[in-house]
Amino acid sequence: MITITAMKWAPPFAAGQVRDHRARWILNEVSWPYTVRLIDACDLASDEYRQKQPFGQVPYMEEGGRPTLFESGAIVIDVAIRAGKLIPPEGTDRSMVISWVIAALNSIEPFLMNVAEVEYFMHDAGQQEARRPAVVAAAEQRLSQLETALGDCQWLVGDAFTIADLMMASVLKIARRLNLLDTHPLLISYQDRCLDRPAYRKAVSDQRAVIERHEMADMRFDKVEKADA
Ligand SMILES: N[C@@H](CCC(=O)N[C@@H](CS)C(=O)NCC(=O)O)C(=O)O
Repeated sequence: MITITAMKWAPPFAAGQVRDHRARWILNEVSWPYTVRLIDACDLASDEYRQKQPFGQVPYMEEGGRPTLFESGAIVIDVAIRAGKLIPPEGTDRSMVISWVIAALNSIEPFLMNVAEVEYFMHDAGQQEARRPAVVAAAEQRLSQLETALGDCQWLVGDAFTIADLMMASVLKIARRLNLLDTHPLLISYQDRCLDRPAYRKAVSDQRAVIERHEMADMRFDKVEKADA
């Protein structure tokens, strides 16, 4: 049986966004059953957890007889290849799908996270105002480039939904939450098309259900012994 990790609780702006939804989504798409190990801050900082996820983050994916995988992108690619679903057979299109999964994580997500950091984690208004224009402009540039690359295609690669679209749509959730898609109607309709899937809806509602039945205290932030110290 596959086990993935997920946070017990997250702040309201992050409910439905925590990256275990990507592992849940692909596992739902291929109809592989899995259980969820719920994690708090002490778990994340523990040696036991760091042996499986060196950065103390969710998700990881564990399965008897296989190496524990971390990085949501690796989990999504691994499951799709093994299940032979949402990824084309060996060949040009498969290579392009992998390029786009990495592009979502490496060429789009960091730019969106820079904006998220300003809006959610920077608490000094002066600092926010100083940093916001540059990070928003850089994110806008990447979104425009993505929009151009997508053109009038329905999907990033070929004529069917693949894990390239799964990952890009997931990453674009950060942009949508920050209203960065308001000037990109093509990306909004692309993302809506990608998210209109039962496997996605179940992934997010399962994650939200966990978060809603816990509270901040369940994360034991005050008890954590920093593994990074
Ligand atoms: N690159 C990683 C990022 C994972 C990640 O950022 N996880 C966040 C939740 S969305 C986390 O565990 N944060 C806790 C922390 O960094 O201390 C992936 O895609 O799996």
